[in-house]
Amino acid sequence: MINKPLVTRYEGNPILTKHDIPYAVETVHNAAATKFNDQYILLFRSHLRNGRSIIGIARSDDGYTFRADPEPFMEPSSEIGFAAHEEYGIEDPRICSIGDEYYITYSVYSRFGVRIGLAVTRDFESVERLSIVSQADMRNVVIFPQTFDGLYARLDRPHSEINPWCIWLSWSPDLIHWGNSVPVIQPLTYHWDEMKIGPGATPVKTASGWLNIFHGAFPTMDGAVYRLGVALHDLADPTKVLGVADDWILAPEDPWELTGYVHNVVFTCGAIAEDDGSLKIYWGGADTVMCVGTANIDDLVQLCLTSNRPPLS
Ligand code: BMA
Repeated sequence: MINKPLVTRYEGNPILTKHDIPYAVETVHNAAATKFNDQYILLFRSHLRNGRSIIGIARSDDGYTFRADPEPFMEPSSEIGFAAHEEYGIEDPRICSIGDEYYITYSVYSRFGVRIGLAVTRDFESVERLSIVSQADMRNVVIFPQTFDGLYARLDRPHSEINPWCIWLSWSPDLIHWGNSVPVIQPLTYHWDEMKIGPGATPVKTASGWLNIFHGAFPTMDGAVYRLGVALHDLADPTKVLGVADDWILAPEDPWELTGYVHNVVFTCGAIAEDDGSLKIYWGGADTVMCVGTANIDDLVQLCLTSNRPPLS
C-alpha cells in the first residue's frame, strides 16, 4: 500500500465558491473540466434559491485560478423535447472532447425522473442541445473520447430498487442511441463504496489503460459519505476492467468537504491529464464549493494493477 496521500490538495482550496459568481447562486460544485485553446474550463453546477440547479462556466490560465463568466452557461431549457425533462433543473455535467466538438452530458430532472441530456459546443460560447440519451433513472454518464471499432462508448449508472447501483458500459453508433449495456464494476459489501458507485471524471487515456475516477458512497447513521476511487479499463475493450483499487483515493477531510449543503462529500465530474504525468482532479466539496488536487497518473495505475478486488463478484 502506498503510504502517502494519492491526491495532493491544492493549498488554495476551495478554488470557487458562490462569492466568486457574478449572479445569485447558493453553491458551486460538481464541475466538468476540460482544456480549450490553452485555457482550463470548468462547467459547474449551482443551486439556485429555489433548490433547482443550473450550469455555469469559469475559465483559467493555470487550472487553479478561475474566473466565472457574467452569465450562466446552461439553464433549464424551454425548447420542445427538452423543457419537460429539465423542469426540475440540470445537474452534474461532464465534458468529452472528440475532434473539434465538446460533448456535454448532464443530468436532467423532472416529474418523470432523472435522465441524461447531450449537448455540444465548439467554442464554449454557444451550446446546442442534441437529445435526451437515456431512459429514467440514469445518472453519471461519461463518454470515452474516442471510438472503438466505429462505436462510441460510455460509462453510466442506471439505478433501480432491485439492482446494486453499479457502473455499466454502453455502446452507440451515433452518440444518440445507446445499447448493449453491461455492468462492469459493482460495489462490494462492507467496503467504502458498498452503497453505490458511479462514473466520475471522463476516462483518461494512459499507456496502461483508461483511468476511471469514480465515486462511491457508504451509508452511516449520519447519512452517506462520498469518496473517490479509481479503476483501470482495457485500452481496446473498455468493458474489460484490468483492476479496481480497493482503497479510496480521496475522502472528505477539509472543513468545506466535511460541512456544507450536503456534508461529508467529495464528488468529481472531471480531471485533466498534464504532460508531466500528473492529473488535476476537480471535485465538489460538500455540494457547496469547488476544489482541485493533483495525483501522479502512474501511482493511480499501479494502485489498480496491484489490487485483487474483483470488478464483479
Ligand atoms: C449524488 C448526486 C450528486 C451529489 C451527491 C452528494 O446522489 O446528487 O450530485 O453530489 O449525491 O450529495
